Formats: sequence, C-alpha cells, structure tokens
Amino acid sequence: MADDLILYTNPMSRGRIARWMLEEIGQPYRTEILDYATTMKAPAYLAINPMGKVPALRHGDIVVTEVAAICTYLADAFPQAGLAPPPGHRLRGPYYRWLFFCAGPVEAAVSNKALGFVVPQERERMMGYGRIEHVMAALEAAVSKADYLVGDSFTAADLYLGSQLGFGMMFGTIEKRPAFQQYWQRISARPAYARATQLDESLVSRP
Ligand SMILES: N[C@@H](CCC(=O)N[C@@H](CS)C(=O)NCC(=O)O)C(=O)O
Repeated sequence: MADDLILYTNPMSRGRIARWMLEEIGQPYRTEILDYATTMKAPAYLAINPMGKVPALRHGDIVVTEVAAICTYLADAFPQAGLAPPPGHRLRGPYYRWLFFCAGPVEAAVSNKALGFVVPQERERMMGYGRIEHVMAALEAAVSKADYLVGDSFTAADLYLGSQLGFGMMFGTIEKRPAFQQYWQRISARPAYARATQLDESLVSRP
C-alpha cells in the first residue's frame, strides 16, 4: 500500500530506538529483519541505504535513514501522537537542539571514548563536541531541570536522548550518574518502550 510503514532493522541495533518510536506512534508497521553479515550488505538493501546500516524506514515511497531523523520524521508525520511541538512553535528550538546535540556531539563523544580515543587538549576547539566531560555535564543539566527535555511532555527528543543514555549505561559507555538513571527510569517506564523491547527480545532469542 502507498503509505505502508516498513522498518528495516536488526534486534541488536539502533533499530530498537526506531521501533520504540513506531510503538509510540501506534500506526501499523511491519519489520524486515536484516542480518549484519549478509542481507544488510546485499544489493537489495544497499538500494535503500547505501551505508548498509540499520535502521531505515520506508513510508510509502519515502526512505528515511539515521535513527534521529526517523524519530523526528515520524513525530511530524503522525502529529496526533503528540510527540513533537507543532511546526513553527517556539519549543521547536529546544526540541531540535537536543535531537541534534545527541545525534552529533553525544554520539561522537561516546563512540570515541568507547574506542579509547582521547581528543588532545589543543584540538578540542576543532572537535564538534570539544571534550566529553562537557558533553556529559550538558546532558546532566538537561535531564535534571524537569521531567522532560522540552515543555512539559514526552517528545521524540526524550525518546532519542533517553535511548542513548539508557543503552550507553547498559553497555558501560556512559557513566551511571544518578540524574541519568532517574531520567531513564522515568521515560523507559512507558508502555510503548516495553512493547518494543519485548518484540525485539523475542527476535534475539529466536533460534
Ligand atoms: N548514524 C546511524 C548509525 C547506524 C548504525 O551504525 N547502525 C549499526 C547498528 S547499531 C549498523 O547497522 N551496523 C552495521 C554495519 O555497519 O555493518 C544512525 O544513527 O542510524
């Protein structure tokens, strides 16, 4: 059908974040599960995402890659779910701020740290995130000031930033600061997160 939603994913991937978003949206969707070594690098999938990475979302004839973009797109495509401030609203400012901060500086800083790469002090100015300690301090302040990052309700920015914190703490790439833990506990209590996790876990345990 013209408006079908298809998530290309692997249960052990950032695709979990996209699935959580789809569960929040509450629209029917189907998944295509890709294997890291084979189908993810096959021509059929490379035609969808030339990076050969998951997740990717197809919505009718539109393809979106990059999990932050997928979350942002879905929040706008299905506004009835109330997961983004309306287009043009001033709260779009902080909403974009935290989504982009997370997709850029947080992702890069955490990945570099996990690989043991330390930015030499004299090169911090040229790195988008500067120093990881500053990134973590900014995150801590953001999740400490209120229940949610933007306004007084849960948005796609909480889902994406929270997922990075939650998965980062689980894999030991982000330190377990009490503010991070409290925030993650709060947002991961959402029923859509439980549904998404259960769906992906059932795929992981499948023989
Ligand atoms: N920048 C991408 C990263 C996607 C990504 O790296 N996905 C990993 C799984 S979490 C992947 O597909 N790796 C397979 C590979 O690179 O071969 C996003 O945010 O969606």
